[in-house]
Amino acid sequence: MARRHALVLLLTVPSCLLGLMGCKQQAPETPAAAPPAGATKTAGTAALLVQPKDVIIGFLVKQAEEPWFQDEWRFAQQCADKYGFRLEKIAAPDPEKVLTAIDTLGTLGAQGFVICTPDVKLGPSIVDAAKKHGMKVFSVDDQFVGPDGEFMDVPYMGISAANIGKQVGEAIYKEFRNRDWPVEDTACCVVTYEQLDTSRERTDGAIEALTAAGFPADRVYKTAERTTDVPGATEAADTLLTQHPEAKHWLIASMNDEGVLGAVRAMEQRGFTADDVIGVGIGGTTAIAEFQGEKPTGFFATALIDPYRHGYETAEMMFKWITEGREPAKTTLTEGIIVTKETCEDTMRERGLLD
Ligand code: FCA
Repeated sequence: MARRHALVLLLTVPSCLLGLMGCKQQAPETPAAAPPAGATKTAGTAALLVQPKDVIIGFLVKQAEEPWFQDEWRFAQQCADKYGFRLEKIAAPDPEKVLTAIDTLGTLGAQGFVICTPDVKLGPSIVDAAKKHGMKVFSVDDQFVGPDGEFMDVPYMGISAANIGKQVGEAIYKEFRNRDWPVEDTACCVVTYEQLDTSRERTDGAIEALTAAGFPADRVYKTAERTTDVPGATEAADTLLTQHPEAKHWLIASMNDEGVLGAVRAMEQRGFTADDVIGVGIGGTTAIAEFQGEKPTGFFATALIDPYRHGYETAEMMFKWITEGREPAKTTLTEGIIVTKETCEDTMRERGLLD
């Protein structure tokens, strides 16, 4: 069912019917038992703490140049247009920019923000800064970590990282078998960024599935990227390629499409083509640009994840929190689905991720 149709139904059909319709269910929300203090109720209208036109919500992302985050913004804006609130999209690539942005939002009178932080350890400072301005916080993609090393108790929507990583590992192994490459000529390059939990869980999941399927663990090589973008991954993969001139065929996994794409580019520079490389990313929007190229490359497939949910739904949960006092679910984990050059466009269209 197309996303837009599903959405209209979500808005018009009682939630008890959704399961029967096979629609994607929204994350359970804690129902407000009674109208929150300060709510004004007029006959026939819902009690609203703030009128939609007076609501300002920030949406801060760590890497505004990455297509994933542009998609999150695009869908969050659709939510703002639908409900009539103001959305402030802010690029916040470092801690200083994050804290300045929160102060700016506070001065504007924003009631809350959704954030993918550039550093998960910044969580406590973000929460403090938000409190100072009486703002609500919702974390997306990368979960805040407290001083004790534990995830913080702040509403969060992320991908089910380990599972999606496993899907990647399984897809790589399946294609490796299809190609019939001798295992002794093949190696796996895993571009890692282990200081970020959602990243480590993804690459660990991929390695686990690949080795559980039978690929030898001693032919799996991790290489750490300094930045989670295409240049960072290219550099990391290049170092690994120098260390392993013996490998004739390469498998690639990473935390996202950018990580795999960077490795594919590093391999191309050394003469490895689509015939010798199987890369499987996580994302979709970056992958589709690669798939739309005429010739196949080493970027074989991706686990398509859902920027609509991470953009539209997080903004919507924040809006309802502000206007109705309805607290969002503490944790919402979203799924992935493997797509290739052949299936990516149709699947994205079906899910309302592509016009
Ligand atoms: C992290 C990554 C992004 C995207 C997101 C869901 O923030 O950096 O590329 O995969 O998780």
